[in-house]
Amino acid sequence: MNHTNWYKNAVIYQIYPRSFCDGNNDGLGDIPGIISKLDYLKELGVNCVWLSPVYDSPQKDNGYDISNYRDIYKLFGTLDDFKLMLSEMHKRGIRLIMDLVVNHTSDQHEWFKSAISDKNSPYRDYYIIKKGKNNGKKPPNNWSGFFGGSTWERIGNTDEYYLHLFTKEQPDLNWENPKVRNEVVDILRYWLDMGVDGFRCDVITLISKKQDFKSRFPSIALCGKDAYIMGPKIHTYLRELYDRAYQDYDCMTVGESVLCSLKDTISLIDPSRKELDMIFNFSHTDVDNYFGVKYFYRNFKLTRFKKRLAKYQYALYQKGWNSLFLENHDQRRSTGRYGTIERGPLSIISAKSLAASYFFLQGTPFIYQGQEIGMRNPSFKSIDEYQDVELNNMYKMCQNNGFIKMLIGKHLFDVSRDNARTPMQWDDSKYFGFSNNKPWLMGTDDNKDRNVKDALIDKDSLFYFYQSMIEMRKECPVIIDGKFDLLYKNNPNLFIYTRTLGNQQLLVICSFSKKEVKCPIKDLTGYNLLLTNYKEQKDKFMPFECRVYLKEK
Ligand code: TEU
Repeated sequence: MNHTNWYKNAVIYQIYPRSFCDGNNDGLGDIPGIISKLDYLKELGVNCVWLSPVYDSPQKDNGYDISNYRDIYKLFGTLDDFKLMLSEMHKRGIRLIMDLVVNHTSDQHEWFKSAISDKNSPYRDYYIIKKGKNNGKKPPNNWSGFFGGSTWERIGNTDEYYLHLFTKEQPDLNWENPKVRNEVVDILRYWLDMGVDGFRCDVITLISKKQDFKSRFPSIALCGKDAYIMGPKIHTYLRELYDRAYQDYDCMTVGESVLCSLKDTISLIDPSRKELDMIFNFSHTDVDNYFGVKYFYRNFKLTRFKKRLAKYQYALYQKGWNSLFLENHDQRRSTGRYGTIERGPLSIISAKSLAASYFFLQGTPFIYQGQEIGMRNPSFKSIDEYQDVELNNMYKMCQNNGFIKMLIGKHLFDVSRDNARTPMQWDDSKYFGFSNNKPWLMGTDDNKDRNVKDALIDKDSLFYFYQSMIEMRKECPVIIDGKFDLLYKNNPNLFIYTRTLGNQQLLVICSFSKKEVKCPIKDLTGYNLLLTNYKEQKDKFMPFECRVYLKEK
């Protein structure tokens, strides 16, 4: 099958199904709810959806714990609902990529239940089970996982433990076992045969583990990461999935990578290697923390942000393809982040400048639900209002350990994943137009001035700004293929870059300053203004003003 690489022209909208739209008013989003909003997505102009997991699941990690890869979680709908959604999307020219969560399953998956209840189970070797130390009193090694604490859970009273890099309800699959890989290939083909257009591959860089299973020192956060991030067989496994599944379909893949270097990124997406099409790299979202640890706050600095984005722009040019994103279901909202203003008259203006700064880079832009209307963090005051398992685990760790509390406790709520998971704000009503009943996770009164209904009325809204940017991508090939160049990289207020293709040049200038600033480019003869967030242009750049120009040489 010829791969058309359609993803290069795509704008992908991420739907977090529990929080998007509740079709049956049980307080939880669902597939019928999504179907009812497809015309909205069409209006925005996106041509692909990434759907966070909708598979059957006990929902310990909101669906990232799958108990049946071939069925739909019943509170989200049925397989028929899913098929209807897919065909309704395709009818509107919207493709669908699913979340592929195959580093781990749920502990309620039949494979796992069988594996731990019977030593001779044919599924025993689907998981990573090792003998503990001291007759099982201590775990096999000192590795620690993503949600804090040991990566090992003891199996009943036996001397054995299973590995889980996330919650204990998410046991890691043993990719060394060829049967596991066969299962994954079958799952991929099952959905691709149904018509799905690709996958966002959850924590895919963790699937291969070094097989020594020795303790690592020093024993700090993510202890053992050299053994489980970009393990020795990662490339072999990814290539196997390509050869046995992706190759036969005109599909795309984007892998989620954690703490992945530039070199690793290129090795995963170099088209000649046939592994993945894109990688979500978090170097730019980590711009406001130290060591890639979100709890260790660091002031935002535009120059650092530009440098990190530019590094990937230059390095991947004609070598790979970038994914462009600011938000997802694990990140706090971008309004009020990355130097933008959370409230007041400059808030939406600054959100537009930030939006333009990432949208015209080379790569495929992703928009997370609600980003297009500038939804903000709920900033709940009490732990009882949050739901996320990561936050709850970290909170408990802080309660039990004063040192950890001192290190990470201060920003726990600010960086909580629930910030991005509050219900989509369709209107200003009590339950956000998301449901007629109390949602599984409440929002705040943020919907009073941030909601879809108002955004669609106001021609100046962030929604229409996104719509214009999407439209421009469809019309200007330079936005897809143009070579990137960062200008004035040390300018602390302006993000300025060009994209050049043949006789076309796009010039993007985005201010991240609260004050008026001078633009170092004086002569703009021949440049046509395509997009801006201010009605009139003066010599100076107004606070957070952005301008996108096109010049035909
Ligand atoms: O996230 C992977 C991941 O590394 C996150 O744990 C991340 O470090 C954290 O969320 C930052 O706050 C993926 C999914 O996106 C996430 O929702 C899942 O919980 C996780 O994998 C396990 O499947």
